[in-house]
Amino acid sequence: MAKNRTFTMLKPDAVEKGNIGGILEQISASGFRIVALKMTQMTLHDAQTFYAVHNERPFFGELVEFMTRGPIVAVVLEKENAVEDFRILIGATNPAEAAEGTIRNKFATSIAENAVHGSDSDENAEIESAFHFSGRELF
Ligand code: 3AN
Repeated sequence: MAKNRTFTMLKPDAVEKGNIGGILEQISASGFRIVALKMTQMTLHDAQTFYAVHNERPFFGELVEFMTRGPIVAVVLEKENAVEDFRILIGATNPAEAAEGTIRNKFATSIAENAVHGSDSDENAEIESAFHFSGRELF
């Protein structure tokens, strides 16, 4: 199977709790190679654009407020079957439903503050990666 890429963000709750190292360690130990990585803080406009697909949802305001309240760590990852395998590694959106040992099971506290983002398709992985990184920042 060919290697492909996915995009993740360690969300403000994960950064605030000092979980950057623990989460990156679990990602690396699971066979993902880090292609790009940066700590940054999204503006309101950034978050509204990144999550535009959710702008009709009742939680949109809460989501945008949360994602802009502090720094995030944006990461591009490479592995065979990266998108699907990463979604398995992070677990369900709601940490109460996330399987034992998954990143959200270990590090997330609620459906809103759920520690990490994971792209849901190859196409979105590419769009989300390009949102945060230029070609020169991908290794
Ligand atoms: P996932 O991140 O697992 O793909 P999505 O795409 O359904 O989940 O939702 C995007 C983000 O919106 C989630 N990561 C979560 O932070 C937030 N979110 C989803 N559902 C809710 C909800 N019911 N209340 C608050 N925030 C939510």
